[in-house]
Amino acid sequence: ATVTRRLAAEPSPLAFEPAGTALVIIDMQRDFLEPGGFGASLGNDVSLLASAVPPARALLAAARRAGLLVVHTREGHRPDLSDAPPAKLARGEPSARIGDPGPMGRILIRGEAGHDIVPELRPEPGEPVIDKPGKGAFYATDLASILSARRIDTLLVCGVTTEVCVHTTVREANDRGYRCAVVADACGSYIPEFHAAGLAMIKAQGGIFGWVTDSAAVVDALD
Ligand code: C5J
Repeated sequence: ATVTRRLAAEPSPLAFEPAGTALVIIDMQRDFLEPGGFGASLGNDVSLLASAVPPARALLAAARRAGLLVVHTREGHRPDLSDAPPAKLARGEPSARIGDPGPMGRILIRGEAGHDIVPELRPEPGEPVIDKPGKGAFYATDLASILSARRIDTLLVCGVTTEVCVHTTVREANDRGYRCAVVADACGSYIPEFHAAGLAMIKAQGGIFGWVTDSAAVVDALD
């Protein structure tokens, strides 16, 4: 029998059914979290994302215990860069561009060590891993098909970075009719004020994009 769970969240509590809910973990890749990857190439202090790992690990464990669908995403490109827009490749003045060699292999390229999800959050067999070329997890991927096959209507979303790939995914999901709860402490940004503003934007105006919660509240609701 399905048991409705009640999640403490802002701007209001959220009732959800585990069978209709997925945990979506966005881009917790070495390329963003470790030195020598894509995030560092853009001049960021990657240590700012480390705080998201333990809460995401707690969420992942609780979601697995409760039998939720767990979806992992990775941002990256084909080795021949044929799916990388020239505008993305040319942007900014990074120390290394997408596709350039680095200490974890070629920057933001599928199959390279830097493209892997950090070991603490390694996907288990059976958990879909969505390889995405853009910021949003729906753009140019089969995520929508995977969610609709499982009749998922609610997403618990965490990962990096709050205002870029997490936000873009939540915006895409909101327009597709999903209810999204963003798990604040399991998200991270290189720019702390953008993390705070990104979360504030989600829950403003009566939850214009969705809900904001934290990992302890999700674990409490699931266990
Ligand atoms: C960025 C992401 N920040 N995963 N990607 O370029 O948020």
